[in-house]
Amino acid sequence: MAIDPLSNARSERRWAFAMVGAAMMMLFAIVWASLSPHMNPPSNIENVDPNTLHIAGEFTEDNLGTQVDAKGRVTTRIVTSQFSFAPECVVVPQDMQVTFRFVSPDVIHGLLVVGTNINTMVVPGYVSQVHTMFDKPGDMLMPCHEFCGLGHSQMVAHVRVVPIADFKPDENGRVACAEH
Ligand SMILES: [Cu+2]
Repeated sequence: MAIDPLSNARSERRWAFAMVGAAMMMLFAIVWASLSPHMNPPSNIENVDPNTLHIAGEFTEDNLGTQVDAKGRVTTRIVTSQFSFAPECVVVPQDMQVTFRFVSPDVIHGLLVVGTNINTMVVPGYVSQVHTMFDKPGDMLMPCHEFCGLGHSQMVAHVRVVPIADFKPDENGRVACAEH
């Protein structure tokens, strides 16, 4: 059977259109995810010494958890380590921009909060930063999603989202989960 060169050319053109269309869809998905649900690769490269982060600076025990600064910005600092989060529960306000900052003193950890854009790895030596906003109140699970050793499956934290009316920083701008 003879091959019709014209039909070959048409087929080539159809596939070229399909390929350009697929590439445009992927590009659109990337741009949409980055602009609308704020899903971006880590944009800040910030170093921290994993050997001394518990002794001095931003990630000492007193500074962990949620803090509101003088300009009203909400920042939550968490240390991830084998095999727990410190603190294991954090309080954040609903419908407000919240910045999470994570560090690890030992091995690579990772974490996510289902239904939000919080999903990052925590690599020793770097600060992992995520900006987010929660649109409904409630307790959300934040498990470690990077196998970090034998206790990995026990490694989980809670993010407690409260309505702004119930978000009451103390005189130092700090908000913590109630003891229990
Ligand atoms: Cu872990």
